[in-house]
Amino acid sequence: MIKKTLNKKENNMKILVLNGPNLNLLGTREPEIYGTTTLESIENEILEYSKSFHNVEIAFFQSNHEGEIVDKIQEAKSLYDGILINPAAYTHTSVAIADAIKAVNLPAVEIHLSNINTREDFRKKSLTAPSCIGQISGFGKTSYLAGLFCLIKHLEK
Ligand code: CA2
Repeated sequence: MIKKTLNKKENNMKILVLNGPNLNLLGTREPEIYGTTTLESIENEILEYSKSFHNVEIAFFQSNHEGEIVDKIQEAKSLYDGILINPAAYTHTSVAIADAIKAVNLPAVEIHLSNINTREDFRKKSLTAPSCIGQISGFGKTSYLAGLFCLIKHLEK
C-alpha cells in the first residue's frame, strides 16, 4: 500500500494557531459577543479536537503586537504546513499581516468568534481574508474547530 505523504516537512501535519490583540482577554468582558470561554480553554479544545485526526500537531501564539504577528507568520514558512488565524482588530486594518500571509504562501484559514458581517460597518471589511483560502465567522469557539477541519482537509488533498 502506498503511504500518502501528508506534507513537505515531515510526516506530521503542523498547524500554527495565531490569535491577535485582546483575545487574551476572552472570557473576561463582552461575553454577549465573544462568549464566556477563555483563550486557554479554546486552545485546549483545539488540541483535543486535533487528536481525532492522524498526525496533526498544533502550536499556539497570541500577541497584541502587529509586528510580532508578522514575525511569527514569516517564521511559520519553514516550520508549519498551514495557519489558522484570528487577526482580531488587525483583520480590518493590517496590510502588513495580509502581505505576510501572502508572502509565506502557506494555506491560512481566517476565523472569527463573532459574525463580522452583522456588526459595525468597519468590521465588515477584512483586509486579511483575501490572503487566506477561506474565512469562518460567527460560530463562537466552534469557528476555530471548523477552521481547523477545513485547513486539515485542504492540506490532505
Ligand atoms: O469575532 C472575532 O473573533 C473578532 O476577530 C474579535 C476581535 C474584533 O476586533 C474583530 O472585529 C472580530 C476583538 C477581539 C477582542 O476580544 C475581546 C475579548 C474580551 C474582551 C474584550 C475584547
